[in-house]
Amino acid sequence: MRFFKRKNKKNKDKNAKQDTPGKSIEDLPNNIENPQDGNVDNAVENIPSHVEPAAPEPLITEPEKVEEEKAELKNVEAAVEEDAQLQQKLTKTQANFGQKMKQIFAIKKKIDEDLFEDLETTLLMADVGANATMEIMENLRKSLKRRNLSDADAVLDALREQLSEMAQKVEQPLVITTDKKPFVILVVGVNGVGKTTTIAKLARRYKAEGHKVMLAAGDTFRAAAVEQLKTWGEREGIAVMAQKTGADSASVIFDAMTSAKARGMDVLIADTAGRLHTQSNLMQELAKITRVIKKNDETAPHETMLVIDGGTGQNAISQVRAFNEANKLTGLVITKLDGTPKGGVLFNLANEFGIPVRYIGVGERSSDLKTYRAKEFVEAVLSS
Ligand SMILES: Nc1nc2c(ncn2[C@@H]2O[C@H](COP(=O)(O)OP(=O)(O)OP(=O)(O)O)[C@@H](O)[C@H]2O)c(=O)[nH]1
Ligand SMILES: [Mg+2]
Repeated sequence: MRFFKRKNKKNKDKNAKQDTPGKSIEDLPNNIENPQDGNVDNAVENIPSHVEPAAPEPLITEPEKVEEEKAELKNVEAAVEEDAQLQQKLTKTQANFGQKMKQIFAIKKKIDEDLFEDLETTLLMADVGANATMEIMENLRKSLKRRNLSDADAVLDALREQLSEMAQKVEQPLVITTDKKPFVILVVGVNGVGKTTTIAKLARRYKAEGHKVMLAAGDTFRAAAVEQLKTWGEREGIAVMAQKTGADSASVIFDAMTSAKARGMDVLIADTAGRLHTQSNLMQELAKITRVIKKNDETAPHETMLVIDGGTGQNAISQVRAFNEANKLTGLVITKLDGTPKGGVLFNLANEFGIPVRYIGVGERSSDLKTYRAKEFVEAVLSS
């Protein structure tokens, strides 16, 4: 890979350490009062919001602008769409949903209580959830009665309508506004749900759309987490700002914002450590991260994005509730939908919270991310 080079040859010697890709930047000077002294929390919290902090020294691994790479990127967006043909990616949920529906309707040609019971069971088995299932079934009965429909095909059409309506409520793609510089996306979620992978996918996508993107390695809990983000950054040719393991996450993100601003970045995506939604101290830490972000730019974060593993089941509900209480969520990403028969959880979340689903993750590669479109999703899971 030839992505990385020294930014400023004049400062080569002075900044030799921090400019070296893969090195931590813990001993760089920055404006936050003595971040090494163990009082980082207080130091950052005490920054008055009106003080414009000086840009820290370059802390970043920055991509080299190579012509051939630029040309390659032009094809990325097309590749993203092509690679992620939704229907092929959602085969497990589709087998558990669309195909089961088909079997039900192949046997039952008449509307009766048995048919409704079978439909209800199928919805529950696909993790649509008790509340959403109840609502769908109620509306289904009303709609059939109102229209005086009596054949099974009409039931399937009415069911499709109900599901589409529920799915539609949360279709609101994320718009990166260029008046916010940088547009800050804070990515949160429980351990292992796919936060870092999603960040890499988003970075690739936004870069392909022509935005200048930077990543902040706000997961400072594990050494591997910082390395994981740097590796993705290197692979995708995207700047990553990181500090050493154990550094204060809020400070890392604060510094990254300052740096992104100084460098005219359009988008800054901040990773955070995975945390159990039941651990209140870790949830409080998230709230603190947002407070610190606001000291840098009171309009930020412009998106607080919760990543949910699509195979989580009913636990997804308590995750959204807890994260939303700690930090007002503005968007969801539901990942790993390629590996689960339980993709119906999306309806459950839509019904329960109505928080926009921005993207869905359908694989491990950086191209396996789809902008969420309700119609496409419902068609994919209901196809037979
Ligand atoms: N099949 C599939 N795997 C995914 C998807 N998204 C992420 N993964 C995998 O899930 C695993 C965990 O992903 P990470 O991105 O490290 O998850 P994380 O939330 O950052 O994890 P922590 O930082 O440990 O909390 C990796 O093996 C990813 O490749 C997806 O959409 N589909
Ligand atoms: Mg991670």
